Amino acid sequence: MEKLLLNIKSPKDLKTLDIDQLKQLSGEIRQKIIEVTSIKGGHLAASLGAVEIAIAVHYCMESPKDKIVWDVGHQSYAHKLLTGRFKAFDTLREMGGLSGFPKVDESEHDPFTCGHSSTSISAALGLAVARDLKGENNKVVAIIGDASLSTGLAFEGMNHAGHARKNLIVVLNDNEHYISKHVGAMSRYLNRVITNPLYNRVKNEAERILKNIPKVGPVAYKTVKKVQDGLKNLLVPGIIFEELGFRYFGPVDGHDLEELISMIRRVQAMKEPVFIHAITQKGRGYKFAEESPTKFHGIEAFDMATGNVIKEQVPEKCFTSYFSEKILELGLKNKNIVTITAAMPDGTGLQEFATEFPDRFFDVGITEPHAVTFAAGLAKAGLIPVVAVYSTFLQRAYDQLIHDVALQKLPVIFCVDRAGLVGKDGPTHHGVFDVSYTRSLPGFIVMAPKDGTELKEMLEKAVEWGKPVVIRYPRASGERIVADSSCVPVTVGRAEVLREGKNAVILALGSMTNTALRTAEILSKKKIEVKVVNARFIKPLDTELLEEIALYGCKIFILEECVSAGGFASAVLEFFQRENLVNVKVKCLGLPDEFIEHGAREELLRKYHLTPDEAAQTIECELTQ
Ligand SMILES: Cc1ncc(C[n+]2csc(CCOP(=O)(O)OP(=O)(O)O)c2C)c(N)n1
Repeated sequence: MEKLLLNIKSPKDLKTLDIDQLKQLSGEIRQKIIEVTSIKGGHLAASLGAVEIAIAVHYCMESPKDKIVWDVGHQSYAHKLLTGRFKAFDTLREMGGLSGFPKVDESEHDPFTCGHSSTSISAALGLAVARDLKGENNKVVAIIGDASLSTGLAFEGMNHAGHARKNLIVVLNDNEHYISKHVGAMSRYLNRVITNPLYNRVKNEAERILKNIPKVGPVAYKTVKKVQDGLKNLLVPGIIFEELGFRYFGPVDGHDLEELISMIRRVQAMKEPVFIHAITQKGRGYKFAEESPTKFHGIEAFDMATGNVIKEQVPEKCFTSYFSEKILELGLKNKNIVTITAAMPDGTGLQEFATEFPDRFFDVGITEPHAVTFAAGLAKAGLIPVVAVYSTFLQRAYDQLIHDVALQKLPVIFCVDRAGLVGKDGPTHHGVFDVSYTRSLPGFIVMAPKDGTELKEMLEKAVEWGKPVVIRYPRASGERIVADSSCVPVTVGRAEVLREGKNAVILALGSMTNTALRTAEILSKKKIEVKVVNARFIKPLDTELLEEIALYGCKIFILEECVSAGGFASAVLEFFQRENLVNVKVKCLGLPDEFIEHGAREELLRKYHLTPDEAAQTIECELTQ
């Protein structure tokens, strides 16, 4: 059979296909997505579930004139394949290759860059309002998942859109999952809408009547709509979307191209906010992903025939596993410990705790701001909340950190995972800002462990301290680091000297400690002896040690896996300046003031001179200048 996908150079090429060809195309797209993600890894399950939505929307719309805004964007692989990126698709998530998310620099068909959830409705509304102000004439479609819809930001967007009454289509891609099974009241509500047979029967009947009126005059239309609305409200109390000002259509089978296309066509001419509720299956069309959508949400390279992951990205035991073990142990000892995740129980390592202590575990959905304020409430009432969250997603909750936790000095512990370069997910996901935004929080203790064992100790101490605490750790191996000096217990504001040396000092933060030790070994072979300090604390700093090393007079190199703007090195420099230690020579080896692209973590670390070889080269150069 002729391969249709090869001839799709732009969405225009779709328009010439008939429905059977579109169905064939959906199969080819799925095959391509499975093949490429089996090699490159990626967000397979969500993308497989959104193939027909992508085809139907592009079939009915005229991108790039019409704007198609994906939410999160991890499910947009079919959209990429339909918008001239077929050839480049083989480079998915590679350094210099296609991004795993929509990206304005990548294609004119990506009107909005994303990676974090729930931005689509607000962004689409902005595009729609701008269109109207500029007197332009195009459609705007936001495609959002059921979990992303359940967030404050999405409601804020809906609330405004329903009020502004702009011409805007929201397609809900409802697969009843976020990464794991979607929980929460919104999920329950959507489920009721889908499964309520009485409602559906009556609604279908009303729609049938509407369709069968040969030419629906305004009066007849209004009357039927009134009846339909009345029935809806009677049978499904307060249809949320209609109450919010949207015309609700659905539920529709999100894999039935005919149904989808006819529904989009029906609403296309409407000049008001429209909500299409499409039911989809996460992982659709690949047996293993259908059976285990959570495993295949974001997956590394796998064997297509068995669905088994070929090699783990982190072969050794990662920091997350150490966290997972310790929080379980602490939970057994202390009944006041409660844990919170914003829709990521697996990724953050809380699943075991959740299984052991279901009453003390809270998955609050993709609601980081709520997660933080909820934790603050729990802490106010005397519990010890531990929020496990990725660095990049905690960005959402900056005000809550200040207003709800710091201001009241509440003892909430933030275990900030994926702090540093995360690799292939790219700029929306690198956890490189948390040092800057947490070290400015008054009263917070901010730490970065050198390895998993230290992470465990920090967590244990954090529970005792009764203060707001951040522990940041990367997506990397947490294997124990063995250094010359003996292990010094974690004490607030004390760093740990791991190696002595007279030619220079490396002050290393968390994940960079091992790099610093290996750098020192390389330099030692060149007769350059470097003292290595594991900083441990970003806040409060070990001012005693800093003063001591400032007085050595040798150059200090600060290694940090975060942006240097406002980072750990900045904190050290501020201290030297405050103390008038202005002659100290300091060189910051951190990340520049720019967004870091996607690519393997190791590649990126090399690019930014944060591997032992690169760091040794920089230090040698600086010392011999
Ligand atoms: C603010 C934020 N928090 C967490 C995530 C991590 N994340 C990526 S996809 C996803 C689930 C999205 O679920 P849904 O919107 O229902 O889409 P689906 O994957 O089911 O298609 C989560 C939690 C994120 N991208 N953004």
